[in-house]
Amino acid sequence: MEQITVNTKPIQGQKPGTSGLRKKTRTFKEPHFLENYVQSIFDGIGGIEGKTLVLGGDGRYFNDRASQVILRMAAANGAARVIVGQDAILSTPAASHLIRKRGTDGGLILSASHNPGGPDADFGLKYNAANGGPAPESITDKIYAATQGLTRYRITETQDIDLSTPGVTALGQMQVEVVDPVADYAMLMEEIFDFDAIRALLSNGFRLRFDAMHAVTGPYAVEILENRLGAASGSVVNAVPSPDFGGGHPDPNPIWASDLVAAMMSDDAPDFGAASDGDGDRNMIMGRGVYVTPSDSLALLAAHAHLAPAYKRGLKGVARSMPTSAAVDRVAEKKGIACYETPTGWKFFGNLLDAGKATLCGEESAGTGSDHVREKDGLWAVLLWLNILAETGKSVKELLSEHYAEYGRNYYSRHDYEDVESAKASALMDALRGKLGSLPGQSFAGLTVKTADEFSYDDPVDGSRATAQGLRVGFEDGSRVVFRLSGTGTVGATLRVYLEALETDPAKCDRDPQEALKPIIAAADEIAGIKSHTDRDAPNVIT
Ligand code: G16
Repeated sequence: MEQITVNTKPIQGQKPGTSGLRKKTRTFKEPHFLENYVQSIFDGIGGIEGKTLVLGGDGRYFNDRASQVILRMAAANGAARVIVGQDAILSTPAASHLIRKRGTDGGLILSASHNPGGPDADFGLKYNAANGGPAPESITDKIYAATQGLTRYRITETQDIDLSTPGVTALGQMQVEVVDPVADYAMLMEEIFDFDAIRALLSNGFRLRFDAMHAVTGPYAVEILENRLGAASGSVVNAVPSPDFGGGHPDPNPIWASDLVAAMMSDDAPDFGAASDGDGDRNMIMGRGVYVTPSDSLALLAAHAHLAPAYKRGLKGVARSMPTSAAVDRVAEKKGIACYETPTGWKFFGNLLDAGKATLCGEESAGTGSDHVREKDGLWAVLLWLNILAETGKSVKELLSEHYAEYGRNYYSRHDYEDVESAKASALMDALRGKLGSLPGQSFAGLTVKTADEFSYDDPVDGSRATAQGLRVGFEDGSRVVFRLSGTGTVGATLRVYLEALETDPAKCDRDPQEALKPIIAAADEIAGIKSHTDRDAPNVIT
C-alpha cells in the first residue's frame, strides 16, 4: 500500500451548482476529473487530517467506483476514519443524520438526485458540513477556488476495500467503518412520529402505495412502511435500487411518476400515494384522486405538524425558497410564527435550522424537511402525512379542501424549458433583468405589474448575502411570475418559470391550475419573450 502524489492541472467546469457538482457520468470518468474535485473539497475545507467523514450515495452507476477512489484519497490525505454506508449506499437524509449523530466533520454524498443515472446519464458529488447540511456558499466558493489552483492530488495505491459487510477495516492509518444504511435512520423516524397511530391506521384497511422509483429509498421504505408499520407487502413498488434506476427518471413529479398518478386516479386507488427520488430527499404526495403540489404539501404540513410527537409544542418558524408559493406564509401568519424566504437550494435553510429560527422548510421542487436533519427528506414527509392522516381520520382530499377553505388556494405551476442553448437562456435573463425597472405600471395580457426585482437574500444568522437568485414580477392582483435558470442541470440551460395566483373564494378553489393560471402564463411570455428567445412553443415539463 503506497501513498502517492499525482501531478495534475486545474480542470474547467468544476463550479458547484445548486447542490454540489453535477455532470455527465462520462465527464466524471475523464482522467483526473473526480480526483481533482475530491482533492479540491479536501483542500477547500482546510484539509482532512485527523478528521472523520461520512461517505455514501444513491447507488447510481459509478457510485461504487467513485467511493473506492474517495476512500483511497481520504486515507492519503490523513483522514482518521470514514463511515460508509454498506455497499457505499446512503440516502441523502440518512447521510445527513449520520453526520450529525456521529458528530463527524462532514460527509461526501454521491448523487445527481432526481437526474437519470447510467454511463450516458448523470453523476454528482457534494460535500455536507458538520451540521449535516449541504455546504454553504462560503465553503463551496473555497472548493471552487481550490479547483482552479490545483497542482496535485494524493491517493493510496491499493486494492478495493470490501464495503459489502458492516464492520471496521483499516486502510493504511485510516479506519473504514461500514454501517447498515437504514438502521439509524429508521430509529430516528420512530422517535419523531407516532408509529403506533400509523400502525393502527394501516391495520384498519387504509392502503398506501409508495413508489421508490428503483432508487435509494426502496430498502428504507420496505423496512419502515412494510416491516415496522405493517403496510401490506407490496405497498412499496419499484423497491429494488438499480444503477440506472430501471432505465427511468427518478424524479417524483406527475410526469416521471406517471404510474403512481394512474394508480391514484383509478377506481381502485389506494388511500395514499407517494414517491421519492434518486437519493431519497424529494417527495411527491397524492391522495385518492388528488395530487398535492409541493407548495401545498408544505403549507398543510405546517398547519398540522403539531399532531406528530416531535412537533407537538408547535413550530419555531417556517421557511420556503423564494419560488415556492406563499401558501405556507398564510399558515405562518395565522399561527403567529416567522416565515423566511430563502434562495433556491437547501443549503440556505441550514443557518435558520441551526439557529432554531425555523422548524419546517420546503421548496416547490418537491423538497420538505425539518430540523431533524439538514437535508430535505422524502420518507420523513410521507410519515408526517401518515401521522396527520392517522390523527385526523380524514382523507387527503378532505384535508386539502379544508385547507383551501381556511387559507385560500395558491394556484401554482412550474413550466420548465429544458436543454435550451445556454447563450439563448442567458440572453433572455439579461434582457429581462435590463427592463425590470420599467415594468411597474405596465400591463401584460390584462395584468398590471406592481413590482419587479431580482431576488437577493441577506442571511439573518450570519449576515451573508446571496445575489442574482431569480427575477420576480408581481402583479396588482397579487399573482406573480418568477424566472430562474436551474443550477442542477448537466446539459445546456433549463429555464424555470414559476407561476402563482391566490384564490380566496372557496367556490373557485377546485379549478385546473393551468386554467386558473392562464392569464399569468400569457403575461409571462409577453414580459420575457420566452418563445422568441428559446424558439420553443411550449415548456417540455409542467409540474
Ligand atoms: C436541489 C436542491 C434544491 C433545489 C433543487 C432545484 O435539489 O437541493 O434545494 O430546489 O435542486 O434546483 P434548480 O432549480 O437549481 O435545478 P436536488 O433534489 O436536486 O438535490
